[in-house]
Amino acid sequence: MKATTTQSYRKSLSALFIFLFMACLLFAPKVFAGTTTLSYANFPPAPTFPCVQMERWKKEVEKRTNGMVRINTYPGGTLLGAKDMIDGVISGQADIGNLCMAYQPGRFTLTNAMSLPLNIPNAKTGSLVLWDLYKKYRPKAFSKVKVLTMFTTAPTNIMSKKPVRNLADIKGFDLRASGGAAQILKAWGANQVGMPMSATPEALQKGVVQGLFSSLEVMKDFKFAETCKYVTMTDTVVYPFAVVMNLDRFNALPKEVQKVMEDMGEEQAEWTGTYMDNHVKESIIWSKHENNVEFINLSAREKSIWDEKLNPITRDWIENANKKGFPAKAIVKDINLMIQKRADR
Ligand code: 3IO
Repeated sequence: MKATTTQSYRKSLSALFIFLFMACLLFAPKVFAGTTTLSYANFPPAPTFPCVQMERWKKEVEKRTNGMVRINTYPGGTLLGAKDMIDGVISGQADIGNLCMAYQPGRFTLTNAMSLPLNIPNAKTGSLVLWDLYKKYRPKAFSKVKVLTMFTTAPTNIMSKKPVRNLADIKGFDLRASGGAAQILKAWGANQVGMPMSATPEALQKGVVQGLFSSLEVMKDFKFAETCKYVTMTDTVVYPFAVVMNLDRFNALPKEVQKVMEDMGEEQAEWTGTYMDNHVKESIIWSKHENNVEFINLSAREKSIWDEKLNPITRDWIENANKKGFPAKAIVKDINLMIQKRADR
């Protein structure tokens, strides 16, 4: 009698478990039906600005789509490296990727006009102008991806182990840059060494380069202030970036999710530019006060000699871009107008 009771008790317990299991199977798809998981690849380490903007975008998209989309982020080149970004997104190795256009200057001719010496005052203006430029010309270089946003760094300056006070100091000096910024260094007579930012900490440490030419927030985010004790203020060109998504993956998203992402394009550009500008200020203070970095300002006379060296750059870009079939003069004119429009806000 006792054995039978235990047996029937066990039977009903199993039945209950089976019932619960089936119920889970039935309801689970309802809960998760609308959830798409997307991967987002980035090349530099997590604390740097391209990854900070990535986390902000992820958080906002997840919130604004009420959990219909989940985004897994991969900083530090763990999913795609700096130069593999756009091809990795096109082939679907990552759904979304963040790339720096300066690393493939010949591929992004039009948008790399942002790295001409056109006196873009800050990252907020640069980012909004780049977005305006992209929307106006829709360059073919991005025809195989969905462009989610674009932004630029703040204007670039020289960070180095030895002081650069004049053109004689920079002549033959091994400095790292990429794309349009590298052309600037060359014009000043430096021995320009091209590599992505993600390779720079090791190159500096091994002495392959004596410094770099980029926006100053990296003094703090990469701790370059510990080795580069000198900054020469030049406030020249900006580096342009793009966030791109696999086209099929984008087209497969529900319309309302697509709308959330599209509505965020300009907002994200402005957010990132503003974050960059504020972070540069913090980094300068940190470098001066915590790391004793000397900030060198060129005299007006010296600056005019440096500026003069840059005169041929825009002319050469126009000639080269014309040959490739771009309306190069109109592009430069447009950028200048867009700078005026965006800088006034
Ligand atoms: C940059 C790239 C990765 C992380 C932080 C950064 N700050 C400025 C840049 C610009 C750039 O790509 C470069 O190569 O200087």
